[in-house]
Amino acid sequence: MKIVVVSDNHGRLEPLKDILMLHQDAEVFIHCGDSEMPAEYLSGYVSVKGNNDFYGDLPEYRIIDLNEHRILVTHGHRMMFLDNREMLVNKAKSLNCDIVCFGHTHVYENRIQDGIVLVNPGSLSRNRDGSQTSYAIITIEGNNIKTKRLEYKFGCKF
Ligand SMILES: [Mn+2]
Repeated sequence: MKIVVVSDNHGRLEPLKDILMLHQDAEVFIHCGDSEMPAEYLSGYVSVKGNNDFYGDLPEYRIIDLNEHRILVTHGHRMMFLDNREMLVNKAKSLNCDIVCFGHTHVYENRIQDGIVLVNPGSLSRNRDGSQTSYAIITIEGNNIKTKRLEYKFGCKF
């Protein structure tokens, strides 16, 4: 199963549309918040509310139940302090999730902490570590969960 994870496009529509087109073989598209867009622009994406999202009524977090795995989707700004991911991990555990997709930091991250897979795709507006704007692909085959970072270049026409 292929899952696409994006975050923090901060008003830029082009990457959201391009990424849907580029990955038509994906089963799920996740948006971890700070789109700064009304809900209609997020169609196709399972989306949550970021600290800069004032349109509509997006939830603070969502759970995607894939039978063998459960993904917690959240922006994460209320559940992180600097490099500390303990609150995110504990929230995932309390909700019986084994994967967390989050955003907010604008820095790509993929680590396993306490058995919980943490994935931050980076930002589709500007990455704070100076790297190219990015998103993530999670591939799940049984118990095997693989994550990779992909770069998004503005103006790409596939
Ligand atoms: Mn944010």
